[in-house]
Amino acid sequence: MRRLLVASLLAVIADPAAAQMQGDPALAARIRQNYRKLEVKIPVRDGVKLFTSIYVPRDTTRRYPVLMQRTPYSVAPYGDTAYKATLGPSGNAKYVDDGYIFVYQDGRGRHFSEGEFQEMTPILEKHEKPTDVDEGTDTFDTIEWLLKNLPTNGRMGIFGTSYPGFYASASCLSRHPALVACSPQAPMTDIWMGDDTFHGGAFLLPHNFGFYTSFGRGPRTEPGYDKRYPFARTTPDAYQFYLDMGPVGPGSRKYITEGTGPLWENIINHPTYDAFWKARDVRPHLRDVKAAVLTVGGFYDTEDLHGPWWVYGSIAKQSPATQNSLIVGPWSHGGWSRGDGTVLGNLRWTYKTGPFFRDSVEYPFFAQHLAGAPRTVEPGVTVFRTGADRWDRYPTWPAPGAKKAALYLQPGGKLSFSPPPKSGAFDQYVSDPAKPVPVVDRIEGQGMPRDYITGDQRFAARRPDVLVYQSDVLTEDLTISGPLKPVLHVSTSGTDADFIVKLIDVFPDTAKNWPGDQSGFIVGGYQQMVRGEPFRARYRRSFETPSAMVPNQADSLAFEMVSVHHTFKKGHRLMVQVQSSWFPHIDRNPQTFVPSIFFAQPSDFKAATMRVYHTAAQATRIEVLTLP
Ligand code: PG9
Repeated sequence: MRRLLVASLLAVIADPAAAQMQGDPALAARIRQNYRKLEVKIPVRDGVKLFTSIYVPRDTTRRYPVLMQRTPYSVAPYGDTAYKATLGPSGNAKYVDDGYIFVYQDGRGRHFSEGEFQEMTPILEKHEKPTDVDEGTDTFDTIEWLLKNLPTNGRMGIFGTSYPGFYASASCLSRHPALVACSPQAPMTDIWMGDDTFHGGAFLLPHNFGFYTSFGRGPRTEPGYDKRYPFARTTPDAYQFYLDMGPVGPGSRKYITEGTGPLWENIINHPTYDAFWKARDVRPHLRDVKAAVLTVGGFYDTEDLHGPWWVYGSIAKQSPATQNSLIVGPWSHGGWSRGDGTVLGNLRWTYKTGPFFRDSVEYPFFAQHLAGAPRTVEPGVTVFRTGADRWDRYPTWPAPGAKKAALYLQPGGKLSFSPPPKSGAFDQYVSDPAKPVPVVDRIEGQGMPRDYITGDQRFAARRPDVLVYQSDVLTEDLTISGPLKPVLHVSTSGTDADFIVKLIDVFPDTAKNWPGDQSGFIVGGYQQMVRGEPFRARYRRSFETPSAMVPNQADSLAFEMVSVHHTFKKGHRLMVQVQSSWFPHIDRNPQTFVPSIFFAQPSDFKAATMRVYHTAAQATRIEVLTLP
């Protein structure tokens, strides 16, 4: 493949993402030297004009493939002489040097595009009138314009992470014949059921408050930047700030005053999985997907952990003819697009997972579908086996050959793959919403720090309101792979409760610190969280119609936690912790059943005694899949 004449031959970029991270001036110079920029307002079928920023190679002797991103987060910099410092997926310079047309579009109703913004635009099944519009029709009409007005080779790809990941999924439902490659990365897919907004019915308080205090504030009177509504927090300590907030509805409105936060109002006025949220679930629409799809996710993504698995799984089930690929690595939200992928929180790896993804998966995927490069990225699932630091590839997910098993809570704080004795009983703790269990063991300002998801749980294990169950020392490696399914037999002295279940990898006390690690972290005895998720007991029967628990009457609840692919090494132990708060990561459950927790009264927040049963008939467990 011919490369554009590169202005500076000195700029040999070892790692494109490093370039992006450091804003490599040589790459920025090549972009300005070799690309012209135009800004257009593309009219779509209902007359709305979508602001689109386009970078076109100056070489007019060729026609070029197109890489597009549609986003609610602005296509800045604006102005036809202001250039982005990097272009294309992960800012990988290979695309710039190969020669692509790069298209960035403000989504409908965002920044300099006209129209009305809707949270995760509901996808329409029929488009009979010009006003029947969604991200699919906006993309279809945009592609028509691009094909007519630009020197393309007729082949287009779309990419995006997080909200732009939703736009990528929804846009590939345009089913435009020219759209041949789609990469939804950490795609928001169902934000009530597990991406970004609620997990197990519990509300991700700081994640959303931090986001909606700046995103989509209104009312919007004309295209332009979001209005800013600055405010002062009561304290820089997130745990205290959200405790001071009290019941979230009235408490948050001191900051997001009524009429200035329509998206926030949507959340606090729709606490259950109602029609508002169901209309925004992408999964049912992922049928007859024409483009090849490379979905990307992170095992440690604190924001859209579920979305990648849901997109891959829905396509596998509903669109079997689609070239459907998924890659999941040991990454945080978007972590695959930056750095070398060897560090996350307290964890260290030797394998450079970032460059592997960008140069051996993402770039070849687009090159093979858009620019005639050899086919190297095949359908199927590529997963990083955490704990063992290696990549595995499977044709389907869960991995073929995975066997069902269950980790049972046992008397005496034990954990094992065999059921508890008939004489088993229960363990109990007092959960006090005035002193909730912290999400991390430090004072910090964010409330859901990225590293919580692999955090050291030793601090929690020492609290009287956290139950701890631990296996014997492993005599050989044990790999747990696939979704985890807690089945809890519990009671509360109140009438509502949250139960947070954590699966933990316990390092031996003799484990050495990471080579060269100057952080001071003590690896010996590390209780690394592998997966933790909450479940709000009011939804144990129905996500649409919550129901109260009967005080001190044993009840059961079951839910699913997102897939892991983790090897617990010989000499390690498995641990399960159970608790009833995780603050401020999730909002506090008053532990008194109320119509909406967002509008609970302060007097509804009461301490309650929780019991977790482990008898043969009430065998609390986590159902897992193990790999030989
Ligand atoms: N996943 C991010 C987010 C979306 C909605 C609420 C909060 C966070 C994001 O798009 O970056």
